[in-house]
Amino acid sequence: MSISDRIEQLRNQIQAYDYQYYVLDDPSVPDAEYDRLMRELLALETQHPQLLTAQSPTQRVSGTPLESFKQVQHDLPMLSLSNVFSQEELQAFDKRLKDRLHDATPIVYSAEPKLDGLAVSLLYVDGRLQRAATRGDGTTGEDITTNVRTIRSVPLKLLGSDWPTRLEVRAEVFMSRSGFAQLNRQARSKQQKEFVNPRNAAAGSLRQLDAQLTAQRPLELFCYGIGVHTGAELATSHYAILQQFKQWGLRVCPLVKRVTGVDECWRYYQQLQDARATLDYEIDGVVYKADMLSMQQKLGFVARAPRWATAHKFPAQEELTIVEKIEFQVGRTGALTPVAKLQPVFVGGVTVSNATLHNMDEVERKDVRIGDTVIVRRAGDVIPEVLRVVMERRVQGSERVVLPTQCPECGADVIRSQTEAVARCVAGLACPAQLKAGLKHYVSRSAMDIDGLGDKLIEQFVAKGLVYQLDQLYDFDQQTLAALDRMGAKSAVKLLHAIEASKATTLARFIYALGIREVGEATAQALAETFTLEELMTVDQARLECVQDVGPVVAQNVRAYFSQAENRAMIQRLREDKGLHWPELSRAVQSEGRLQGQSYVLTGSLTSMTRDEAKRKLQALGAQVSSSISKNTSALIAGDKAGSKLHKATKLGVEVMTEEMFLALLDD
Ligand code: I6G
Repeated sequence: MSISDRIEQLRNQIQAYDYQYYVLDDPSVPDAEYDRLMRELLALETQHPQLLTAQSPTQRVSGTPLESFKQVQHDLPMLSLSNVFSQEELQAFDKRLKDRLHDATPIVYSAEPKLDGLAVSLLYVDGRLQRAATRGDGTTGEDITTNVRTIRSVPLKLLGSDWPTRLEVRAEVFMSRSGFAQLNRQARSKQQKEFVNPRNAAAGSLRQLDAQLTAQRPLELFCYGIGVHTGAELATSHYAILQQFKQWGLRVCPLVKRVTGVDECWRYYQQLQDARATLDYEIDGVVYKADMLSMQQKLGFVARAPRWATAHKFPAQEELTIVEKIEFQVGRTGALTPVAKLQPVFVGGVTVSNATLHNMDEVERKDVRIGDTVIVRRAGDVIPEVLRVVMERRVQGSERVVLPTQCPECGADVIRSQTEAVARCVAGLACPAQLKAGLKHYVSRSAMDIDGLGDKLIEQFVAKGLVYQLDQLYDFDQQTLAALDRMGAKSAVKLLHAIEASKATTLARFIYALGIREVGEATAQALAETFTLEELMTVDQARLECVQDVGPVVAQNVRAYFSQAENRAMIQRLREDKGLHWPELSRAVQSEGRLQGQSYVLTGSLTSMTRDEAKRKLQALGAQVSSSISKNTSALIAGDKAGSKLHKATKLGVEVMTEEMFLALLDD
């Protein structure tokens, strides 16, 4: 093969890998292989500079910083979108369209998330990225080509050949939440200023005169529309054009959906609102577009916005308000959480008057004082939090927050350890706040699941001194229960039945119910799959750390819990006196297995057995099988069509096993 053929082959291969990794989010080779190809290409291009082209994947980052950005006139203006804020306004929008079209048939819309990023225009000429520009004022933007070339999900060359020879793509550039968090972690560790939110971080990154800096920022993009296009026929609907985009290697948001009529629009909006907090990027609403281009043409434009599209905005998630005072709440583990008491403000769809500040480190880092004007955020069902202080509005006499030296609930000492950010009340279950929280946790659905034992009853138990240890929950009689507020003879009998029924449980639930610090449901499950309760009570730290998701801190917490004589005594009372029981699983095979201490994750489909069979075979050899990858995973066993787990394993440097390697491991 000639040098130029090899160079071409390497470029195509790397472009295909970039497409799989950055556009489809589905990498197909380990990073090491990718790096090898890139190094080979770089070496060949250095030896043969006459073969270099601007579209080579080695040429994403240009060398010299710019003096300033050139201005760009958009051939077709980049318009804005009208907004709707309610179901009624959405209905009115839909009705306006139908009236204008003189057609009452339900309209097919293409619906997609409205990203909280920056609109850009990408101009491809003969399939090559020629220019990228900001929206600017819609008519004139700035030339940010060198910066946009560094975004790996932007193809420098389109795939296929059926694209218009001149094609302007409209897209939204954004920074993922995880990318943003990592960028701020880096900034913190270098004691640099942090970015306020992903949008500001994306905007700041895109407007760097030195593209080398932009290249280091985790920018991404989704393509959502089309500007000028000549030289080829496009599909006849917006949705179909987005499918064409994908074939040309352009990244499109995977949540785009065709919906028919205003009810389906509304359903899509609600579904997206529910999913919002789980997305790795910030969105502030939904964009609906009449899907058929012929319909768009009939509807035309009003002022500077298309009539055929609108943005349905979510309620604002951030608002300004004032901190009136700061109180400390005592949690289940005794941790004191500073809570800002706020002037009530409507945010994220509800009125908020409390916002968590997490811990004193955070209060100090954010420098929140009583009297300050702050930005509060309420996203989805997440507890509202104080994002930051608006320093320009700080008034004289704003008051610093002081950590109390005594517990506000019980007066015991508060200790702030050197290693943890949290301060704790030392009283344990002698503190009524910790006792109430511990009881609520113990009876909760994922723990002992005692139906009918709600917060109000627990508060009475504690206030009246009826319960000061978990096992006393099993000592009630009908008369005592029936005499409590909101209780009668019937509900007392029902509750006694529920308490009795909860005694037949599982070990995982019981471990979780104990409320050991940082032992959540998944960890309790993993512990129960590995040890009997007797083993767990005595097992050493090192063996604990072999369990999936158990690190040194959790292991230490488990040890600390069981090393307390009163905890061991209470467990004994619960089992022997009160009769709690669970099926004992045989772990004889596991504890002797050759893969003892190893943990595996299965993904994709295997040809020689089902994933369940594979799981059982691994467990029979003593291995743990988990559903999520962490840096402690021994290997990912990847069958056909492995997706995001393969991506994550590659990122974390976890070994990836093919089915053949897995079979060899079983045979070993
Ligand atoms: O600013 C925008 C963001 C997203 C848009 C847009 C969009 O579609 C998902 N669509 C249009 C038609 C316009 N602005 C003008």
